[in-house]
Amino acid sequence: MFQDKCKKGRERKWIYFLIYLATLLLLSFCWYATRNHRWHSWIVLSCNPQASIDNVNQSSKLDLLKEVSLQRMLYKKPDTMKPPRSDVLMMTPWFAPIVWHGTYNFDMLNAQFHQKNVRIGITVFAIKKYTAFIKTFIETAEMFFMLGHTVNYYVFTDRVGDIPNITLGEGRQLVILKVPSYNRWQEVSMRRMEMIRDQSRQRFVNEVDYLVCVDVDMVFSDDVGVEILSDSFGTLHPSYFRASRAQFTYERRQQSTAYIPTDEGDFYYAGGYFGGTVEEVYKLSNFCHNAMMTDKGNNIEAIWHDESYLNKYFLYHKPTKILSPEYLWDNNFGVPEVLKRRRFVAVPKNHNAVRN
Ligand code: 4GW
Ligand code: MN
Repeated sequence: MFQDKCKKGRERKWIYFLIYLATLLLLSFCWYATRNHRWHSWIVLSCNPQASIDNVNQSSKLDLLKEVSLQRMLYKKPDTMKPPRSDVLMMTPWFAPIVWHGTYNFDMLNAQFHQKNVRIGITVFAIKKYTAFIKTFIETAEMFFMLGHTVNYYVFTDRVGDIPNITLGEGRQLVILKVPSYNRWQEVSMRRMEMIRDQSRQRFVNEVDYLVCVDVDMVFSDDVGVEILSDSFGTLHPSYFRASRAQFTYERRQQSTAYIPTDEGDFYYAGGYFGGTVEEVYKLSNFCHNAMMTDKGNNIEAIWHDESYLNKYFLYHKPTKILSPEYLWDNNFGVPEVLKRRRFVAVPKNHNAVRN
């Protein structure tokens, strides 16, 4: 009887021990399952001092880095508690600066970009009668656009013989690109994206660092410099920089690839002024052209053509800098108090003369 009790007690101990062991196993399995990604994704980088001595003789991309430093400069100290402009938005919620007069120190920026030997391409289309705008466009750019830097004017035209000979400053050259013209004016405007994309791949990527893509029916009337340059930039449309979302003339038909719902949108960007590095402009123009082609296949064309597709792109690929309407103005809108400079202004068009 007594022996029986002892045996049962021993058996119970064993059972408890086994339950304890099983629980332990289960717990460690659970722990392993939740953390196993750590165990399996270790990459061991060995830093062997002897190996790094051997590497000194091999070249690295970093060896080509040039130091960019500023010289002694005299200027008013930035005031942490006092923004330079309080009448306009100077920064987007995704930390892209909005370029207004008075918000930046041009000498600092210019010195930095000079040391990087930056090369700038400006693309402009002069198709059919719009060749009439080229002369003043380039003449005024010679007075105000990126002075002191390397500038390539890329003029896309179907009428090569109509492009006048203009004497350019040092480090500046004109490249004429012969392109087809399209019958519909909407297509003339929209196909700019395709041609910018194709030339970005073939030519621009080898010749310049940044691209500035603008309308031709414009004149420069004040300085436009390196303050505009950034990975990608768009410009606030002069008609809509104070407007509400509901007032933005985005494409509102869901069938279009340019569709933007009424509860989305940051700004209304102008089709006539955007840019960035060649790589970013390639991505932008490729997106816009492909979206247009998709719509074309579905027999739909966005309300404001290339501008609508550009606005769609910038909604989901936020620009890294935004230009105020100083950079794209139309005197039909007068001169509001916030506009301290008018740098690039629309030429009044005789629609009948240039458009037929
Ligand atoms: C209507 O008959 C036309 S023709 C509308 C645009 C036309 C057009 C435009 C053209 O015949 N040739 C041309 O080269 N363009 C280019 O597209 C030119 O670079 C022009 O600046 C750009 C956009 O057209 P736009 O300046 O007339 O557009 P808005 O009036 O919006 O600035
Ligand atoms: Mn225009």
